[in-house]
Amino acid sequence: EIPKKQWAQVIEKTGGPVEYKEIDVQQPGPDEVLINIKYSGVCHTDLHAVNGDWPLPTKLPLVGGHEGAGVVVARGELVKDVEIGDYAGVKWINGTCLACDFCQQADEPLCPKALLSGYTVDGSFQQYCIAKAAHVARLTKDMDLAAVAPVLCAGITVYKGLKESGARPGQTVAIVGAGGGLGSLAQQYAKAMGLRVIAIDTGDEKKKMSIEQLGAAEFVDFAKSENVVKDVQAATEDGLGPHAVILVAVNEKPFQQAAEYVRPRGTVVCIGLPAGAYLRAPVFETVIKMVTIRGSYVGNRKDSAEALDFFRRGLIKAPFKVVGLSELQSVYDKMVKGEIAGRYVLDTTK
Ligand code: 8ID
Ligand code: ZN
Repeated sequence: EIPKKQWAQVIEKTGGPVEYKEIDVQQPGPDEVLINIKYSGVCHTDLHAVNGDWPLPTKLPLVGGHEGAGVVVARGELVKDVEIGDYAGVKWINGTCLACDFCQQADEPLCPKALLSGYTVDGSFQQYCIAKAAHVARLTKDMDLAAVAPVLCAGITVYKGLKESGARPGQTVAIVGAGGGLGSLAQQYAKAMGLRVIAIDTGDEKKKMSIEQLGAAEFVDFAKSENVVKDVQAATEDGLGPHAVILVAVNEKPFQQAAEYVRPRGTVVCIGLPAGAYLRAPVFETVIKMVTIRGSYVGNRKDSAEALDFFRRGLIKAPFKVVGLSELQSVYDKMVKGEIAGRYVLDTTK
């Protein structure tokens, strides 16, 4: 009952466009599973891939997508611990060697042979997607597949980033790009982890969502603020700045501001990947405030399982809108303009 043909969104060349068309369904290799994708989130990374924003080439032609939630329909002969009919998720890390220094120490995203879903291998903007069984996200039958899709990249990434920040319950974290996909999930994870949130983004819709739905204590509108550094510091109880800053914006400017408003001893975690961007920090303040600046890149298999368990326990409820897979281009059009509050999720049957 697995069809020979399926609908997919394909880019033939860097720069796009994405084309909605019928392509062949592939067979899983010995260590792989084939997942009937029901829903796939749209991450800004997918747009970076279309545009060729990063110094890392994609495969071409390419089926994008790396937040795919669905049902396992076939598996290779070596796969023992994933059953046909299981709910499973395709993550950004599609597979790794499992043997290198990094894999052995649970830093699988750093594996030099990592396969990236929707980037170096075809991803979840198709009805049937292949992933290495070792890395497939294990989903439970009580999970709403549309709601869990954004957790598979956005959720895992911000959960890991919050852990990397070292912020402890009761402390304050600033989330920059709080109204987007990663930002909206970051607000929920931060709240669930007992952190106080300062949301930084722009517009009334994102402000309302942050304060009323996601539980942020404060909202700083970067476009309206005359001095973002002062306003973020003023949003902390003692005026000394947030203990951690989670940068998920797709813009260079905040990457050059965060070290100025972070609290002494605080940590700036870089997650967003704006094209061609550079970090900047004043050496004097970085030294005398003992500031830490670090990068954070998705998460390992355990981080993924933990992030999913937060969702399963009902702690993560971030707004998302569902449209058909055929409408991917219109989602990208909104994303470019920064008009998406939360996440868009694609229904692969439409
Ligand atoms: O593992 C990783 N490091 C990882 C994983 C997944 C995604 C990194 N990413 C990267 C993506 O490639 C992308 O560069 O994180 C970035 C954010 O992805 P997203 O959340 O999917 O993007 P979005 O939904 O478009 O949200 C971006 C938000 O940033 C705001 C926008 O208003 C939008 O809400 N923003 C911008 I653009 N400039 C801002 C500024 N100066 C800003 N918010 C605050 N201050
Ligand atoms: Zn992503």
